[in-house]
Order: sequence, then C-alpha cells, then structure tokens
Amino acid sequence: MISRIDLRGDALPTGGALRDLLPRAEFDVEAALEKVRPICEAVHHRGDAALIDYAQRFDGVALDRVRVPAAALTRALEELDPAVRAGLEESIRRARIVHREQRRTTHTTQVVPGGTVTEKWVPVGRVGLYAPGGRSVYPSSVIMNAVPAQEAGVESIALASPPQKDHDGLPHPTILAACALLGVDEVYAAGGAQAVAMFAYGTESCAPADMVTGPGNIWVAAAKRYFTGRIGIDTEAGPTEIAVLADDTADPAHVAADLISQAEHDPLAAAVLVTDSVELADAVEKELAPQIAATRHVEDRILPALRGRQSAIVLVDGVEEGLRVVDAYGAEHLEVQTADAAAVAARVRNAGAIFVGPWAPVSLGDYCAGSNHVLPTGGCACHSSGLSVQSFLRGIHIVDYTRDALADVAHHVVTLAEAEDLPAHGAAIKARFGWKVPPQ
Ligand code: HSO
Ligand code: ZN
Repeated sequence: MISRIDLRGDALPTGGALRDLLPRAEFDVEAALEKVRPICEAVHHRGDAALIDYAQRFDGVALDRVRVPAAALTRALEELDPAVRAGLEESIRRARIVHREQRRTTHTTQVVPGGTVTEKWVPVGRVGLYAPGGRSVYPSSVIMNAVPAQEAGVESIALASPPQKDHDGLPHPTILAACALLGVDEVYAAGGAQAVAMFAYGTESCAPADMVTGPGNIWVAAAKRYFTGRIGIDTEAGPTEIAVLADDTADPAHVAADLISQAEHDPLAAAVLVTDSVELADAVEKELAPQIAATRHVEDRILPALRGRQSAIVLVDGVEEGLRVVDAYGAEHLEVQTADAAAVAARVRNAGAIFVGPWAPVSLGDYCAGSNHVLPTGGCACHSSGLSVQSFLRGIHIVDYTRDALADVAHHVVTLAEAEDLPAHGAAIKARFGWKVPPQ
C-alpha cells in the first residue's frame, strides 16, 4: 500500500543527496507553460469575449457575462446549510484573530543624527483571488486567501472561480456564499489560466490586479509562472503534502488517519511518515486499509496518492535523524507526534506549517486553527512562507537625511561610486556641496 525507505544503519547523506532519497511528486509546470501561453494571449487581445469562449470550451457553459451579479451572492448565502455557515464563520473568526496580529507597523530607524530610514508598510492595491471549481471546491481556501488580504488593508479584492454547468454558469454556490460572508462582492465566473490572465491583463469587465493568489491546478500554476515579473503571485501551489515525524509514543490510528486526510486531496498528494519505530510503521500500515475502506475518494485519489512514488514510510535511527530527514524534505505540513513534541518541533527548520503533538492534526489547520492553509509545497518551504498578511504588503524604505548627515558620509559615497566606475553617482553628491567632497 505504501512503500518503505530504510535509512537506518549508515550515516545519513547530507544536503541534496538526502533530498534525492526522499519521495516527491512530479509537478511539471514548465511543460504546461506552452499550453497556457495562447490562452493568456487570447484574453489579452479579446478580453471578455475570450473568457466567454473558454467558458464554453472548458466548462461547457454559455455565459453572457463573466461578472457574477450581487443577487447571486446573496442567494447563495441564504441557501447555505446553516451548519456549514456556522463552520465558515468560525473559520473566518479564528483566521482574523491570527492574521490581525500579523499586521506590520511602520518603523523609523535613526541611522545617524539627522539621518533616518523609515520602513512603511503599504498594502497591494488590487488583488485577484482564485478559487478552484473542479475536483476541489474549497470555500475554506477562499477564507485563507481573503482574510490576510483584508487584514493587510488591500482596498480592492476580486475573486474568480470556474463557471459550473450545474449552477447556471455561476461559480459553485459554497464559493459564492463564502465570498458573501467575507464581504468579497466582486466575483467572476472564470477558471483556469484564463482567470489568471483576466486579472493580469484586465478585460472590459475586470480591472487588472497587481497580484493573484490562490490554489489551482497545473494550468493555474503555469499561468502564474507565465505572469511572474508582471504581477505578484503567491507560491505555485503543487499537490498537498503531509509529513509526520513520529516515535513509538504516537497513536498509529491517528497517524494513519492524518496521512489519509491529505491523500484525499489528489492522486498526486504526498503522505510521508518518518519514524524510528518499526512497530509504529507496521501498526500505521495495518490501520490504513480499514480506515480507507470506511471513507470516500478511495480509488481516484487516496490509493493512487499512497501508492505513488511521492508517498512513503521512511525509517530512521532516531528522532535526531528524523529531524534531518524532515528538514531535507521541507513538507507543506509537518506533524510532530513524538515524546516532548514541542521541543522537537522547535528544532524543525523547514516546513510550511508545523502541527505539534496529538491534538493538532493538519485537518484542524485546514479549517479552524486560525493558521493559514495556503502553504509552500514541493520543498519550497526551505525558502518560502505560507500566505499571511505580509504577502499582501510592501515595505517601502523612506530615506530622510539632513544636509549635515549627508555631508558626513559624502566621502564614502563618492569613493564607492568611483570604485564602481560610476562617477556620476559621486557627482550627484558633490553637486550639493559646491561640486566638492565635503571635508571630514
Ligand atoms: N490541505 C489543503 C487545504 C484544504 N484542506 C482545503 C481542506 N480544504 C492544502 O493545505
Ligand atoms: Zn486539506
């Protein structure tokens, strides 16, 4: 059901060599890039007409316009199951508590008397959020994208989600209801690469955005890569990953349930158990079959995910080595289920989010921990963070020096400019002091 990689015995290799021993899904965004280019350019040149054509071609829906009317949002909220509404409201409430505290405050540093540098945090002006509408209709992801943008103070927030054949060409009603709960009222029925292009270039009905965030399939990821450098993007979300670092104190039923929980997302999802206990490994494997038999999405997602080369049980010599393995892997989600889990978790360097101990499963973080579930995948956790208020802010340095403070450092600037063969840089200083370098 799930392969084993036995790293016990010999000393672990370091760096890239260790990473190469660990499982990982193939997610070839580069190959998809060629396919999305003509789609993006069609939206560039034909605007809404191209979006309407693609809705027909890819979603099988005849749209007369891409903007979703306000009444559709209100209706979706009215028709939402009250229990789902309560869950979404609690998810929003907790996410706001956490994200509100991430707000940055403007800070001024006095570098020298008369010389200050202020870092001013300014929200991105307009953001386009993407919510998938195929296999994954996740109102929770709308929350995870919208809340940090709102708490950052982004003034203009729009959302796009694919038109659904079964819902009169509107995005999925739970997506619309989540938008209504969040106060996101500018919504478009557009999916895939064409939705990203709509935000990047703008069309007759949708103003261009400065940034696009949100999970999506490979076409959305490819379109984000296509527009990188032109607009801001969050990370290119690849298939979901869970790694569990566990010892013999972990409950195998919980570990198995958590591995299955993320395998449920996608046949390419990765579930990796890193443990120094063969007994735990055996017990977890024994738990998988009955738990899988009791759930849905088995043949299409869970089994291919667990059997795929991206998933494995990795056996190590101790928690110390386990830490090296999980750091090399850099999981999107890492659970630490060991003795003294908080101390072990504190030593992890690479993970999108860390879930500590027996009572913090990844599912909690997916919905209601208050943390964000848009996290770096594919090992990007070694250099990137999950979505946060910070993702939607720019820190602008404001430099303010008096005459005396400039005079004081002028000779250094002029010397460095000369050393770089850029005398005009030095001249810009000298011009202010009668074309001379001020005396020390
Ligand atoms: N685990 C997914 C997010 C999600 N889970 C949405 C449930 N709904 C990626 O972090
Ligand atoms: Zn999930």
